[in-house]
Amino acid sequence: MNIRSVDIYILDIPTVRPHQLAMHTITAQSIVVARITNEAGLEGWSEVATIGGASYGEGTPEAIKANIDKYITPLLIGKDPTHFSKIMFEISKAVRGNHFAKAVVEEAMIDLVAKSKNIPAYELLGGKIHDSLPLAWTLASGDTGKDIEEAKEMLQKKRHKIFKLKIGKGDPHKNIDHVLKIIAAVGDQARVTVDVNQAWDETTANYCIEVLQDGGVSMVEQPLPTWDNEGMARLTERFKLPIMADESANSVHDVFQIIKHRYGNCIALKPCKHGGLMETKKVAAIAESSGFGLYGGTMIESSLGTAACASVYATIPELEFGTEIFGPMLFKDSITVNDLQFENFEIIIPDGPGFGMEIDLDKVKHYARGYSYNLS
Ligand code: MUC
Ligand code: MG
Repeated sequence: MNIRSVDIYILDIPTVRPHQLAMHTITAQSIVVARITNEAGLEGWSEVATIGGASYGEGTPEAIKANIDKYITPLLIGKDPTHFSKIMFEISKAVRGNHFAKAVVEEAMIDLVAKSKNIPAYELLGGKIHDSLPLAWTLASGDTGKDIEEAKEMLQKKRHKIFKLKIGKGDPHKNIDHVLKIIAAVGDQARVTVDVNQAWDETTANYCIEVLQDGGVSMVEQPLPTWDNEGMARLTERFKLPIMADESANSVHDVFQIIKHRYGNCIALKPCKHGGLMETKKVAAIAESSGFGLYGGTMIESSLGTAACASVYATIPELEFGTEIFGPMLFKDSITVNDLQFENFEIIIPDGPGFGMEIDLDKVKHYARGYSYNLS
């Protein structure tokens, strides 16, 4: 059954609390949702997210939608989605970059094909190795006391025992103080990592990471800007704690260079950065071949995008740093009828057809900017 139509929606969904990163504070998350319909009327759905307009990275929801509508949709219409790898190869020849746009259409095709075969999407990716995966939570309320309360609640509910702290905004000394207070409060029961989101220069990173390492932080994510790969290599050489490449680790080619030159020593996976689930598996394989540790990352997708991430992460042999696909818990509302399950500090890999999520169309209509259904 070939593809009849492609609909791309931008949805703005409020978060349960402000989520403060170095460059932006999220109060409503903008997600991009794809619906690909075949000639029989069967639908595949998927989602990617960006953070803070153009402040986190080059990809914006508006650009993702515009580029799919104009350049990618014509390459999808009339094609058999069963051959999603061939279609993505053809798209890669006509459309440079645009990884988020490529990811959301590839994932919608995978959801559609898996549903048409009545199997979970992970069966199209080699099958799952894990039934559940460890799940970190990001403490980013912008207030140390509130973060400590939140961490204690998560521990008590057996939701999370890995906490990633978003730092990099404001005075680095205050950032350090904030991290050390949280470690003093919950460090005996939880692993604490930090994500600087490119906010430091190398000099700042040198003195901050030294204190953080001595204070018990177990990993530092993207301390330097993406242009400063050589600085990342020097930090990796200097410190014992792992230095993770996130914003700098996009295509398979980027990741190969990071590994070759040790611009970090572990990688945050995110299907949207890599351009889809198949590309994510390639990145994971390169990392595995070199002994680099992996992290199942998020761009803070809601339940649909998180289920897609979970489906591919479940097929990767080892995620040394676990995952952080907590997105659904940060959203005030859901666009799926069913929810993902979280148990005993882990996320359960959904087993239903496709990504295992049933779309709540009324919610999509409610949150989508200018909802319309394309019957082309
Ligand atoms: C990032 O840079 O890792 C992931 C978790 C979170 O709080 O922000 C994202 C983005
Ligand atoms: Mg990060």
